[in-house]
Amino acid sequence: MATTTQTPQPKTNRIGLSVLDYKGGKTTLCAGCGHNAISERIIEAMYEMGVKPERLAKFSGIGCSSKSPAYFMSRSHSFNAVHGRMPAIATGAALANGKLMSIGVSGDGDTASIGIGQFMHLMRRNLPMIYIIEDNGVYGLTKGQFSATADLGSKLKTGVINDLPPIDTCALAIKLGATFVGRSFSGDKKQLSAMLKAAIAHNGTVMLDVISPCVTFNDHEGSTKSYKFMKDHDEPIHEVSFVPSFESIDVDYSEGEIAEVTMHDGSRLLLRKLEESYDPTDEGRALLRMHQAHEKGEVLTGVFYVNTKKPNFLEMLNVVDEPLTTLPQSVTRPGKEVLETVMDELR
Ligand SMILES: Cc1ncc(C[n+]2csc(CCOP(=O)(O)OP(=O)(O)O)c2C)c(N)n1
Ligand code: SF4
Ligand SMILES: [Mg+2]
Repeated sequence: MATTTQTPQPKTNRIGLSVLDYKGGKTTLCAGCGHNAISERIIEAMYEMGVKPERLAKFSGIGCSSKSPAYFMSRSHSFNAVHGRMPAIATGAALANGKLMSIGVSGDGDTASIGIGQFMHLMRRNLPMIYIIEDNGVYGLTKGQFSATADLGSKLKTGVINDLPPIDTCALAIKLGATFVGRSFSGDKKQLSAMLKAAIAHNGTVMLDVISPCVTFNDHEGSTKSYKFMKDHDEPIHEVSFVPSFESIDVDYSEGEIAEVTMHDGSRLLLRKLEESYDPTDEGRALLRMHQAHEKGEVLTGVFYVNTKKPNFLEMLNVVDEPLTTLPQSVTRPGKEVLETVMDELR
């Protein structure tokens, strides 16, 4: 009797896609670069959350980090902008089509040096968007000069010491109005994955600063963005886990042990407290705790601040739900009477 062998079917997610549907092109970044690990986590998180690749719009500026969107989710829309100018492009795209989900990948140079002005305005608008800084403290693409997130006293490979204080992009984002702010490390798979999944469920600006060592220019003794330094100084403020809305899992914990945040879509962000008093919804305490960590030379990681109540930029502007390109001219073009009224007002 003939036997039939069955080819094993690839595992699929809740929308029937396999993880291969979330892959991008082959990376051209250096082997061991933290940015590659972040792309891997984005692929996993998007797959596990069942995001339709065609619904995603990827944005970036210039730098090794800004090349990363080419290495995940090839089926999504993508716009590689000018250095430090990604926020303006992403804002325009989100306003033109509020049905897209936006993710921006930037670098510490692209964000905190040349792009700081655009970054600040993006944060204060609370645009629905995930904004990731792949933070290595240097301009990797142009051969390792200090960026504005490099710590005071940290040392370049050449021996040059940084004599300027760093800009803390997380503190800035909280201060300016972003509604989901955290810091993670490219080498911490569990924490970064949970934070990315929660970011996908959030309905406002998510700003994640991910320490992402540059193995070629900033992974030596004296650097505060190296794998070794992060291994020794990473100070998680809580253990982060995430339960998506489509999984009704009961979590067993004692009262006061976990800070639970319910996201817009009913998903739950669970923060198992490692510090009794930390409350991720308290903006002032978050800023104080981050300041204290900085003074002690610790790299605090976790979700520092979440606010699920504030309206996002599209809601504030009352933008129509339909993508603007699908609206007929009768809706987008004011009639003769409207123009006449405007003209009368100007006479
Ligand atoms: C207007 C402009 N100024 C300067 C540059 C040169 N430049 C290219 S990438 C870069 C910095 C990139 O650093 P970062 O954003 O930290 O990315 P990384 O390469 O470290 O991932 C600079 C200064 C440029 N491309 N355009
Ligand atoms: S130069 Fe640095 S940041 Fe750029 S790809 Fe290589 S390791 Fe990554
Ligand atoms: Mg950099």
